[in-house]
Amino acid sequence: MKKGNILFLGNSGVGKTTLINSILGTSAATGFGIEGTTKALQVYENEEVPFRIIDTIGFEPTKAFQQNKAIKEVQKWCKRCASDGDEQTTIDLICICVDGTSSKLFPKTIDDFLKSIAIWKTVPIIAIITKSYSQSDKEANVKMVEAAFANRNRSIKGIYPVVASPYLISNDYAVPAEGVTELIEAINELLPEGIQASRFDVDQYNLERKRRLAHSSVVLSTGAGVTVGAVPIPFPDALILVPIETALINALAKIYGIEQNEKSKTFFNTIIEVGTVSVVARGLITALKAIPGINVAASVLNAIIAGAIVAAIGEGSIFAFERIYLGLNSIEDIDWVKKIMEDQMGKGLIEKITKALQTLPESPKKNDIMNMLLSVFNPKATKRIEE
Ligand SMILES: Nc1nc2c(ncn2[C@@H]2O[C@H](COP(=O)(O)OP(=O)(O)OP(=O)(O)O)[C@@H](O)[C@H]2O)c(=O)[nH]1
Ligand SMILES: [Mg+2]
Repeated sequence: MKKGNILFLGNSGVGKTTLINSILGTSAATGFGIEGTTKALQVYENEEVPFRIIDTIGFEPTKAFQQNKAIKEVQKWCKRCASDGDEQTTIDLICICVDGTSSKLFPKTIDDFLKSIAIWKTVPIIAIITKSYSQSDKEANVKMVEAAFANRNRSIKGIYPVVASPYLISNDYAVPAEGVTELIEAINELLPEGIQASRFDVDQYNLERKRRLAHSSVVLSTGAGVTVGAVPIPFPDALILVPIETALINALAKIYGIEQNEKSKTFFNTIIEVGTVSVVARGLITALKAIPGINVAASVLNAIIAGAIVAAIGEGSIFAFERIYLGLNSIEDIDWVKKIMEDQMGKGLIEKITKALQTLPESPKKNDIMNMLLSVFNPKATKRIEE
């Protein structure tokens, strides 16, 4: 397949690699620290999308040689592809990534970017604002990028704020991933004709992306549930999990583009009700407390119950929201969602947890509990959580 080549540029640590992982489903190293993470040019692709992404070593503002190195590597790569007989050796789109949390974008930074890509004179450019965690800063950031690129010899084709992966703010609140599927659509549209995927392919691919982002939100919130649940007193009731569940449902709704209005509020409340005060929820808690033959501390059992409830609500919501997103069900279908959640938390779940409990080590840590829950709710996930 003929593929487009997309170049990702930006300062070190803005989140280029994190975003590439989110777009392509790869798991390249990302990181915190006092030095750049991506040490050399890396090319990522998968079989589904019609483009490769070229990840570069991050620019470090004071190190001009690093920018040269990044660009030289890209040129070398293009030449090597050409000599290998690869028909697609040009750069088709340049994505300049800027950090949405930094509040400043100096003209010098833009000068450096534009200088470094001067050799690709006619290639379209877009700006991506990474780490767009703050809703209120989003507009200001877009304006800042617009202003920074104004009156330059190159124009940009668009500005895309994104949150590449959920961002945990506190124990019970994470900013959901956002904007990634919109970015994928925009990238596809800017590719030369003949390379672009058809609309149908993009939709299919983006549904997979949404699912993956949604599952990562559920894993984060399940972790929050396990932490909140791990109290030595008997699990009081599922109401203490409501803030975590509400944040999770809102995050998932956002991923599936479900608007916040009166109708969706009723829908979300129904999910939470089934998960907390319903007969099924109480039945689940009672049954889990009474599983015969397990010998774990009360706090561990509480953590498991709390995590299981959050995960069940999350997975049930993903199922429901996906069907609404696809137009197969309506947000007004309250009886339907009630039934889905009841099934999700019913007998089948108790059986699965009972079985999975056998795999738990004697004094399980949080990550053991998480992996046990993951094996129950998302058995296909291969990535296990390290401590
Ligand atoms: N939660 C969350 N963290 C992010 C996001 N984007 C970046 N980060 C974090 O920011 C840090 C830097 O991200 P990287 O993807 O390594 O940044 P980079 O631009 O590739 O950096 P270099 O390879 O050094 O150029 C990592 O700790 C990431 O986890 C995001 O959307 N959500
Ligand atoms: Mg990197």
